[in-house]
Amino acid sequence: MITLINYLGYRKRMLRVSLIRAVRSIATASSPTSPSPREVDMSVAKTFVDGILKQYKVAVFSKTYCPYCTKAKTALEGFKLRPDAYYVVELDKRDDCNDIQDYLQTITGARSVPRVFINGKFFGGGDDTAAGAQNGLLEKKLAEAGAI
Ligand SMILES: N[C@@H](CCC(=O)N[C@@H](CS)C(=O)NCC(=O)O)C(=O)O
Repeated sequence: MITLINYLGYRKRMLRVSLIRAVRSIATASSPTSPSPREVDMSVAKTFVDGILKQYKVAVFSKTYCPYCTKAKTALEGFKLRPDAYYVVELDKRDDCNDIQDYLQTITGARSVPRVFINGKFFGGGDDTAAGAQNGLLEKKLAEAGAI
């Protein structure tokens, strides 16, 4: 009798464990209709970045302590940019820094900073922007964009 009661108790516990495992697997399973938390973060970053690129002729994704970013910003600010045309996002001041860099990688091929955009198109990093200021390409692109 005792053995039977023990056995039934064991069966009940095992049933409960299987039930919990089944519920957990349903809750954590990724389905084609429900994006993963990572995909949600990336899509929030995409909305933010795409909005900046649409609103500003010249956009720089930068970090305050990055010397290449200073190089790019100095090169750009050497031109008389229209104030409403220029926007700098200092990524190290934001909680979603990594999500934005991940998204920038998908559209520019790299997640390093700076990422400089003119007229919604990727222009280059810090070295490219400084070189562009020297060889005339930066001025040409800024003028074409109507940013100067
Ligand atoms: N040659 C690149 C170098 C850029 C670079 O190395 N940036 C560093 C910051 S100074 C970087 O992005 N490090 C990785 C990170 O911050 O995620 C350029 O001219 O833009």
